Amino acid sequence: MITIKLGDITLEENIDCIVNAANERLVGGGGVDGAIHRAAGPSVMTECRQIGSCPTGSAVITSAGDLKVLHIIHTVGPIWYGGAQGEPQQLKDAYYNSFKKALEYKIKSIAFPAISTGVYGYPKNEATLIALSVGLEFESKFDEIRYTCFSKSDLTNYQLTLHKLRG
Ligand code: AR6
Repeated sequence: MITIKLGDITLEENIDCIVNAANERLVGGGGVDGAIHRAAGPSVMTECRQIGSCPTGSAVITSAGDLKVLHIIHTVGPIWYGGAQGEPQQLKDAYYNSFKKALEYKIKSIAFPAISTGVYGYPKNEATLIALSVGLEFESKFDEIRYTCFSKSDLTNYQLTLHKLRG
């Protein structure tokens, strides 16, 4: 089942895992990454330091510290340089490899923020299309794939895009 929700992903519950929009050095930062590390507490940063890095498009997993979920998958979306530098494929990979990592860990429910659409500047419409297209490919393998939207306009965009993709 795919669900679309308005909210703060650090407050998600009744879900096994949330995804973080991290950077390649896994050192934390602003946006959702900063919020997740603040809410999860220092143990997650310790694990990230031990892992060391995560190339764009790939995904790593840690525990979730003080959050009400079991795991955090940290993935790195592309920085938007205009779209001709492989960004669409890299964003697809970030979602795809997050799902693969989740399946590897027998995770049955997972919540995503809108990867790359903040600090990294990926255009929202195109990013939403990728996020949901990859989600639809994995829908049957999870009990719930949740897209946690941080603004009402994102929520509307996700709802309309899912409706179009489902035909
Ligand atoms: N819950 C859900 N979504 C959120 C939250 C939240 N608490 N906070 C922000 N968003 P961004 P990026 C949305 O910038 O573009 C960091 O510094 C936000 O509205 O967090 O992938 C990292 O360390 C936007 O739609 O991630 C990297 O250096 C979406 O999350 C860099 O930013 C993603 O925005 C990654 O940039």
